[in-house]
Amino acid sequence: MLVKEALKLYDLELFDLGKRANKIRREYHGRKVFYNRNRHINPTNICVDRCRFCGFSAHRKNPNPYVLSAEEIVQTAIDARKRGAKEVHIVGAHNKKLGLEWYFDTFKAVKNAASDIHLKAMTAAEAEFLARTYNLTFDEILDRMIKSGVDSMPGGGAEIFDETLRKEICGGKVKSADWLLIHELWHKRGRKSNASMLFGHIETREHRVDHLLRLRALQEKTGGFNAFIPLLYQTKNNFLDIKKPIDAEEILKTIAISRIILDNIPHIKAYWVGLTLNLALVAQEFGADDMDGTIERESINSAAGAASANGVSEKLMRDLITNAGFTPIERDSMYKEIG
Ligand code: V47
Repeated sequence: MLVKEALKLYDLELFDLGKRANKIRREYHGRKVFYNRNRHINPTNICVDRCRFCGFSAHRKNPNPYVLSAEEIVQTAIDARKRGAKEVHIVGAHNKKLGLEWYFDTFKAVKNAASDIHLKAMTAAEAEFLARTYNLTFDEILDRMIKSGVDSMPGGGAEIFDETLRKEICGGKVKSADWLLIHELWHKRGRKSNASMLFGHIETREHRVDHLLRLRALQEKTGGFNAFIPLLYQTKNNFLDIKKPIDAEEILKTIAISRIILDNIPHIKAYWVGLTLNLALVAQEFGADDMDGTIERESINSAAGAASANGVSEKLMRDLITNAGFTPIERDSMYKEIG
């Protein structure tokens, strides 16, 4: 599919688009809606980068720098595990003060303390930051991640692949080609990862479909992506001045088009943190099949205005999915059904 052809999907009426997306969703997953019990941990917000969309990193709009100690991270993982979490999702800012070994020592310590917990950690942006800072190859970083117990890679840091726009919104961060290469190398190791796209800021529809098509091409090659997450841009405390946020119709169209273009990626996550629980449930009728998880604590989107700081209870998650007419399915991080 070409960008031009894919762009035409936006001309369809929302409900026609929804029907097309829903057909693919139904063939894959019927009326199941997946979620997991997970814990997000963001070790630091001190960052060498200045991404204009970010409200999380410590800067003059969010002047509260922090670094969690390895002990705090391990204790958080242990406590979450006790409450039933099956996954910890560790991503943070790019902080040179932590040092290279800090990452791998922390991952090892988490795995030693809670060996059965799935460790989803290190975006391709963090992997590239470490490689660049410590003069290592991507292969060396990925091997060390595996050695220290990382099970899968999250989808963060993809933002928008178009090189011109990327320079404008997050110029210091991993280049698009390197983001894709790092995931390719990870998949070549037999490992799974997620992919994301940050949308609803200054990007155009064309930028979005170009981004989706690049992911589709990599998935054709490796088959290593489990899920795609369209991340809705949150407007507060950052340096992008958006006059008019996109509306629900454009959001749902984008989710549906993601489902259609990425019909080779099994899962589309409606990340409730950014969308709100209500819109994430509606998105289940427009191609999405996953809500992400209970999360417990969330810092990146909530720093930019989302009402997600304290996660959601499993009971509420299940009740909402059931009341929306779907079957709630708890899954593990590799989408094995748990209950
Ligand atoms: O890459 C930063 C995004 C991402 C804002 O793999 C913002 O399962 C919205 O990737 N508004 C990190 N988003 C989070 C992420 C993620 C989340 C949930 C699940 C998974 C997964 C991955 O947060 C960054 C960036 O795109 N972000 N600022 C903002 N203002």
